[in-house]
Amino acid sequence: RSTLFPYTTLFRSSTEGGTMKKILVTGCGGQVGTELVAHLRGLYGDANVMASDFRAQEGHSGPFALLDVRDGKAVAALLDSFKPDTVMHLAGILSARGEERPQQLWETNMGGTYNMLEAARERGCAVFFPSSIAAFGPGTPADHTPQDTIQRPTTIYGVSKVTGELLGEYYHLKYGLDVRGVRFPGLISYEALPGGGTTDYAVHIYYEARARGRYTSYIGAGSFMDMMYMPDALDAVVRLMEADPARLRHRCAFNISAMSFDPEGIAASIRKVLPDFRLDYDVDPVRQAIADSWPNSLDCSAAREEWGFAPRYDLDAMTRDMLARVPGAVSSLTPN
Ligand code: AKB
Repeated sequence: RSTLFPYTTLFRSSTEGGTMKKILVTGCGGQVGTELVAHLRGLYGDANVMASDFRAQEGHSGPFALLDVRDGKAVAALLDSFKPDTVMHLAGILSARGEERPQQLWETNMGGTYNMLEAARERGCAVFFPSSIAAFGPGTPADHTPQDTIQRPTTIYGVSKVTGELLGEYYHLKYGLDVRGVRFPGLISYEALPGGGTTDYAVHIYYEARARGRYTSYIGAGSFMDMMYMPDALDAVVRLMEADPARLRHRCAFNISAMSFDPEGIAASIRKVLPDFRLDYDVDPVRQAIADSWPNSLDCSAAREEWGFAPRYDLDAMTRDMLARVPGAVSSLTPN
């Protein structure tokens, strides 16, 4: 994968003697799932990582199962047949798409999370829950957003993330279930496109820069959001799930981020590689309003102190790697 850091080799030592042996990943066809499954199989072995999604997939090097996480019986049956010790529950709908279909988001994101926590409780599996910067809202301090602060999100996606965080904490307190999670920032990657998020522009811009030398942003200048390159996100998930629980003062929702930029900032970084790159704007009011309700930059000190969160890519390193790897134009880039 990356020429900058050989991730699988680099982090193998941190998993030796670790707690995870058999892992189920839901939502494996998404932007994170696609790479997380490959990363986990590199660390734990193909046969020990079950990929699942509600859409059929081919070409897996390990086991795959069709799974609609809204179906609690199907969730329980898959845990009974594969017997994972850990579930990474990624299946869900993202922020912008959620505003088009709030009821569907609730059924998938909350119904799926509840079904998974219940099935995990009955079988004693650890659970990874991906929260998001969307768990914050307009009343949250926007700069250096503290780990523990006001959470009054104004999107259905954000409401589902706060609920998931609280539900995970509850299952830990009430049942002793090992639930852990992070608040993902916008994630940037080249293996699989994101779909239906607000931060997706920061992925699309690299494809369009490479293919056409220009990009029209649906997020306006001056809108700063937290971001991170996918290899750092994959490492964060493994580090957190393998961390000594005695060190964890927090559990289900660690702030993590590697950088904060607005469209002008990412364009300036791209121009260091492609000097003629041009950025225009055609702001989408829905996604802009979502971006405006999210923080500018998170304080990640709890993640650093409690489980060694240590992202390696800054904006320019990520830009160099992305521009070396993106294939060029993707016809379905917009709208999500
Ligand atoms: C989105 O934009 O919806 C996601 C997220 C930040 O959770 N990328």
